[in-house]
Amino acid sequence: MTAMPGDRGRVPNVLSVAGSDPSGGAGIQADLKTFAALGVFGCAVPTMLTAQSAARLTGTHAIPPDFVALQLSTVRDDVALHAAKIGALGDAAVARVVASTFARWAVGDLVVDPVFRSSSGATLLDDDGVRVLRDDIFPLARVVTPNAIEAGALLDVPRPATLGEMATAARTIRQRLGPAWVLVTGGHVDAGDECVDVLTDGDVLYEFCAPRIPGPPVHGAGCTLSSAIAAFLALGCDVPDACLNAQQYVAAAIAAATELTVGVGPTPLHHIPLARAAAALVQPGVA
Ligand code: PXL
Repeated sequence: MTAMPGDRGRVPNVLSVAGSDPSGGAGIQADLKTFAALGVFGCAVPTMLTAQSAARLTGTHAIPPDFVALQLSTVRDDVALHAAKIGALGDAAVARVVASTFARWAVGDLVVDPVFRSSSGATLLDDDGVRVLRDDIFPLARVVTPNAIEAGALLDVPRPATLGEMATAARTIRQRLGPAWVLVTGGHVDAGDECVDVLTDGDVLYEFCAPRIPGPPVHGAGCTLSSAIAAFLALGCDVPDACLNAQQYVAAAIAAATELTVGVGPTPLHHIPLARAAAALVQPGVA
């Protein structure tokens, strides 16, 4: 953490360093909506552009690494950052710039979402970039948030398919790759009518359960989860509380997506204010 909440004003500043999704469901657009709904001030440095809707991704466009570095340093020169989140990075050159910048900054509350592919299957980080993410960025993270597919890829093992395998993967990522905490998310794991996220710091192990919300596939849940964790950390939560609150926020935003009429692809989340999300979560049958 580079500044304490309350140093100036009461609203923490949170930075997203991620790809742009012009359809508004994922990437920095989802992150900024999440930050606004959770009452923190959001900043966003795009690392790559995509041309996509929730239905399909038609192109990607790299941002020159020097320009990513310039965006980062210009924001940081003026804004005291309380937490940050890293998402899609595009390629190894951008990943290296982001790694060296965060190594210098030493942002304590850094959440890293290892994004390799878009929900429609397009590559959002090349293989060299995955190595930079794993070797140089993971050790800087307070929390990393792989889903089961990403956890398997990071460890070069088959995708964890049970809660026991998720726990083993989380512990192994923690031990081998050096982040303080690992949250393996359960959206892609069959746990009946529940969605279970597994969190460990190598010592304690938490299982966070949320009801699996019936309905169409969703777009941007991983981006939303990791940015919500960063927001809750900036608001003063410890890591387990931040992960649990973020899981509940995502569940409420998926439940609220029935109010949207956006395209024909997987549905984006509806980023409702935290107070409404909290109310939705206590109404039986809503979330
Ligand atoms: O949800 C992963 C993700 C992250 N970042 C960007 C994306 C996506 C999924 O499509 O487009 C920019």
